[in-house]
Amino acid sequence: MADWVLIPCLKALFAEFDRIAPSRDRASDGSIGDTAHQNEVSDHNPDETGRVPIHDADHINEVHAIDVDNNLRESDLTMEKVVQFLLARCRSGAEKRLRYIIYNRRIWSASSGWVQQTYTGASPHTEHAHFSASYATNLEASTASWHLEDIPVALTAADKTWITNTIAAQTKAAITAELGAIAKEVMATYRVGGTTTAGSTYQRNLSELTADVWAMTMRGNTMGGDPMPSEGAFSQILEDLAILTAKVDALTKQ
Ligand SMILES: [Ca+2]
Ligand SMILES: [Ca+2]
Ligand SMILES: [Zn+2]
Repeated sequence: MADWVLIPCLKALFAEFDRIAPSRDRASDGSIGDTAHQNEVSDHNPDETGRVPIHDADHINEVHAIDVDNNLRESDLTMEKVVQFLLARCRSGAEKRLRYIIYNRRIWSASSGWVQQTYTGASPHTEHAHFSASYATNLEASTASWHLEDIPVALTAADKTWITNTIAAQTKAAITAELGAIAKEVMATYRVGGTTTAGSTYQRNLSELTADVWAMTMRGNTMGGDPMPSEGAFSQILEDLAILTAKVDALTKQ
């Protein structure tokens, strides 16, 4: 039984580290124990063929510990933050899949109520953090989220640029979508320049004005039935449209 597998919950933890720190250094990553581990009791040893602290219910040859390189290569996300985040979840009872964590000369164990203790083992664990997991069948198998993406980190300059651009684009899209509706609500007294009959002054909104211009162009009269004005009508219409457009612009800036 030489083959071994890493328990699913720790595979999931590795995957979450990869997701929150895609460029992280993996030089000090590890799962199965090396020769040194094989001579001692370690969660890094496969549990059916190696020396381990607990004998579990199944006959699957599982490894119950991982080492994760401490260099996450993120501007504000450190291994210390990840460890403290996981410890807080363990202490609150929200996370039950870990048995102990070792990092930077300290160890925290479930059996000691997750209180920080000095770690005096041969390796100071300054290059990697060690995570030992449960041997309980349901906990080993759980690939539920470790919630590492919830760790608060400061925004980078690139994050801020992305957020600013996204908000600007969404705001512009929202204003554009509202513009048609707003235009229909903007009423203005509109008179075709050059016309003199009583009906040549209208209450018009932007949409209707557009229809007016179209009707005049195609049929030679206004929607109100006035004859085509003789001179300067279209330049007057353009001026009126400009005034209305300015009113709509002013409304959208409120
Ligand atoms: Ca097993
Ligand atoms: Ca097992
Ligand atoms: Zn280790």
